[in-house]
Amino acid sequence: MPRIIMHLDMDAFFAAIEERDKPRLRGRPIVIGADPMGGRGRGVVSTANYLAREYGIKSALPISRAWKYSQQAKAEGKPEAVFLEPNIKKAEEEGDRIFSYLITKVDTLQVASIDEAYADISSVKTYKNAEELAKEIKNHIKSKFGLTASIGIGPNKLIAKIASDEEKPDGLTIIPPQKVQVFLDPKSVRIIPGIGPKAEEELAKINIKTIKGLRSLNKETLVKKFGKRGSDWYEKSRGQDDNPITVDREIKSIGKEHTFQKDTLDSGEIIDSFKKLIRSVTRSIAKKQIKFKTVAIKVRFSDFQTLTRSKTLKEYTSSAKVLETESLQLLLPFLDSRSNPKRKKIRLIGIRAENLTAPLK
Ligand code: TTP
Ligand code: MG
Repeated sequence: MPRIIMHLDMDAFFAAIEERDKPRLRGRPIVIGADPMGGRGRGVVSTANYLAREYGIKSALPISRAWKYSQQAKAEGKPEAVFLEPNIKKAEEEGDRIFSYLITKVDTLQVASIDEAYADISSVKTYKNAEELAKEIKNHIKSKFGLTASIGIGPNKLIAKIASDEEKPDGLTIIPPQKVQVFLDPKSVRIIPGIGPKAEEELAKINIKTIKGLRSLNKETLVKKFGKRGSDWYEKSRGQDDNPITVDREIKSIGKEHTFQKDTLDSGEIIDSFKKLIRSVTRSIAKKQIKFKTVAIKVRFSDFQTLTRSKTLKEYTSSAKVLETESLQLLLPFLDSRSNPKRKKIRLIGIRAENLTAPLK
């Protein structure tokens, strides 16, 4: 069965999280990175949202330059950028939640960095179905996480990754096998992983700038000139890549949350909703053939105070009964004065299975 591979990469990840959580930032250029100290700061930019990128601000730019570009924009009557320090822990937790959702939608997931993952989705069988799945995932990430992701789909990791970058932000690019070469040919040799500025320069010396140009060299010439790298480029320029999806970083948890239409302290309503969440998490666990050792719950009150409780079991289990019993025991004190002395109404409840074993497959 031919493989169908997906690559998902979150858009302006750190900046998008801040924008979501701080409404006053919406619609403004945002730069995440070191303190600019009024232009004297010494670090670099971690990332910038797409509005700030219009000013030429991007990852790895010295923060002092970013400050200068922002001041220039301001002088032209454009909005000044907001500078914020990265909240890595928050981004990691966000990524974990997104990937925990994603793992329930695909065959195998390989988390590749804080905001990107590869997935094998071969079981959907057709590129049409792959497109539907990608749309569903993008919609879910938008509505449930308030963030946008860009997705690329192709016959291997190389093509999926290049495709996810094609229409950023909020992109979806599908490259079935028969379109691979047309997709690659006009692109710069730099899109091939392993071709950096130096190799680009070497190739430019022999007048090779695009993938199509690279393909005009036969394998012997490439190997003679560039050694082992050359044979790698020979394959990649033809869109060939056999690298498997390797599950190299465990998903840390699988969970689900529910926000009530109206804040409530009606035990019947809360427990009903909670049981639905339990069933949903149980289904994901069963589907992924995962076991868990820790059960955690979350309660957010109407004043947004958010509390969590967790219990770690003696042994790994995949039992739905255990998940239900343990999580209800953690939740119930919030419905009465034990953990909710002021009898505050509840806005959101959540359940999470943590401390997971890797998927069996
Ligand atoms: P990227 O996916 O490279 O960038 P991005 O998500 O901000 O933007 P894009 O829409 O182009 O994907 O990196 C993910 C996060 O990793 C990014 O939001 C911040 C962090 N990061 C750094 O801290 N330093 C860096 O140099 C880079 C590249 C990223
Ligand atoms: Mg990203």
